[in-house]
Amino acid sequence: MSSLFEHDSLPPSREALEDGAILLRGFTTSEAPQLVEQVTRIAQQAAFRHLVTPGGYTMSVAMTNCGRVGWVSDRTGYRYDPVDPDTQIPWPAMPPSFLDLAARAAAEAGFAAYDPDACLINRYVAGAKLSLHQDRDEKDAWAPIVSVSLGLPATFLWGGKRRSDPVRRLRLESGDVVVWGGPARFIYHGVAPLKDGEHPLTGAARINLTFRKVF
Ligand code: MD3
Ligand code: FE
Repeated sequence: MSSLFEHDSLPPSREALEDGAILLRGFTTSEAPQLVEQVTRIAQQAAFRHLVTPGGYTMSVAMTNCGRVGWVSDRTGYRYDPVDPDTQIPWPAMPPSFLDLAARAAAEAGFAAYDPDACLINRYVAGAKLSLHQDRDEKDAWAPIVSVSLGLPATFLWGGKRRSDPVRRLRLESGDVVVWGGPARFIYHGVAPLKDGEHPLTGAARINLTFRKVF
């Protein structure tokens, strides 16, 4: 019987998406089970939660973090916080395997010595989505964001530097890594509502890691 997740066994490949953005298909497929295990361990210390935006909307994506700081939102605004506001304790440290993966991916895209401060971990279940936005709370506007997809596939929405620019759709599958740096850093992007499914690694969910240089 052919697997529903045939993509997970394709050989790695690379594809330039635009100036500063490269897609590394299957880059981390072989390590994916260990990455998911680390996410489970992190979530035991800093539980996934649905953050509230400054506008009062509860996000459909559940989030947690590891690293020196974590991204959080509440009615007062967005920020990077060294402690988990739910427990008042520091976020779990970034596992060495996460740092190693992020640095290897960044190097593939020409960013040497990448040392991210934060890893935001997003968990999507069926129907969860991320509206079109820019990530602009990070001080270093050139350092890349490295994004790692695990589990169920998603449709990534990939626009331009203005909200009104046309939006392309890109299917991201388990093991895919995208590096967004330099000129691609401030594009509008989002994720279409997740389709129902089951994945051997994550069950009914998609997990996305985004590594960020914050300071
Ligand atoms: C391009 N996450 O956490 S990852 C986010 O799949 C976020 O969970 C999405 O957008 C997800 O902020 C998309 C790909 C991504 C992440 C950040 C970017 C692409 C980006 C920042 C700038 C440009
Ligand atoms: Fe984003």
